[in-house]
Amino acid sequence: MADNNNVIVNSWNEWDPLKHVVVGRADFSCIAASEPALDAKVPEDSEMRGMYGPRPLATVEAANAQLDNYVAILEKRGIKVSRPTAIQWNRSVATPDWSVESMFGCMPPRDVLLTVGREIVEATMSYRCRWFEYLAYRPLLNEWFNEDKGFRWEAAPKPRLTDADYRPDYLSDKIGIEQRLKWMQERYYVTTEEEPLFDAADVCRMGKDLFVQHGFTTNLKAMDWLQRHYPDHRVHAVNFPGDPYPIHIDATFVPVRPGLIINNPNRKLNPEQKKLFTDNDWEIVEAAQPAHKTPPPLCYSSVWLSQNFLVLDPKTVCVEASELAQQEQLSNFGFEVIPVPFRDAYAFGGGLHCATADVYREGKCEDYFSKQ
Ligand code: DAV
Repeated sequence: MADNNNVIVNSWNEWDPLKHVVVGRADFSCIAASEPALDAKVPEDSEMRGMYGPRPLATVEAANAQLDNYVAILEKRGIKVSRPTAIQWNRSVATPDWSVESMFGCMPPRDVLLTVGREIVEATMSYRCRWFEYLAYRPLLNEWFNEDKGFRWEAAPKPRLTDADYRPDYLSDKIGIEQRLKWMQERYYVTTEEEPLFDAADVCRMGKDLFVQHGFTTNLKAMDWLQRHYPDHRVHAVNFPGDPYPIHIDATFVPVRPGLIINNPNRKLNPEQKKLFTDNDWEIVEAAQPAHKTPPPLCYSSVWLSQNFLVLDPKTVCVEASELAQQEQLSNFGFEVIPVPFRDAYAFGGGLHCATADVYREGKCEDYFSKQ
């Protein structure tokens, strides 16, 4: 079928001018019940261990108010915003292999939807509580499929998520940071290589090259799947051994324009993987320190959501309103910084980048790493 003029989906990287984006919703969000991969991520001293069920309504309303304000800021910049349809996440679900007491939510579309060019892939996900999350995005995907005749709608192989997917060593809540950091060096993560597993937020898109964090939510078999799925791309595994809870690349290694990456100083790129960047004249700079010592209450993510910004174009970036040092660093690089208050939304699944998924950015697939 020939492509038409009504192009809705198109995005090849993290920085070209953004024209259409999904912004999540906090409605019905739950603290998910205990399960192997989730337990490995919840910090050992977190008050959330052992808790599950709907989040307090006042916090849902505060998160939604900040999400709506973010939408208004983006729309004022001429960016079209689409929203998911929340389902009742507070119910138990099962497959033939397992059951869990609750689901999670649809505040972070970045985790589920991987946009590469004219295609969106629904990620496998790697937590049982997130297995059905794609349902919140189906109304949008279906609409775009109807209207954009060149849009390719794909779903990665649905995973079994049996116990064989998870290393039992991670079931303990008394592993300790030292042991975790040792395992990080050995790339011994909670997920096994039983079947392809990935969250879309582990993939950083830079034109022809896709950099994929190997960690708790994405395994090497998923990278093999992605490479076979995108034969014209180069898929690279990247590791950040300083991170004891490695999930999602977008508070760790964040490109802001061609040639410039902001890297978390506690989670530096594995030195063996640096060469490709230096050979191609990319600069990797350390992120500014976060403004906060601790994340907000009942939050899965770390204080490094400070660097989870959304680039609107290579000169404009949204940064959380209280992160003044991070704002200043980006201003010094010549960016117009748009401060967006967002800490009330963090607990629902992340920051300004997590809470969005690209639908359309201008531009096409470029090769930024021609020396390989
Ligand atoms: O630093 O806790 C957050 C990324 C969420 N998408 C962190 C990673």
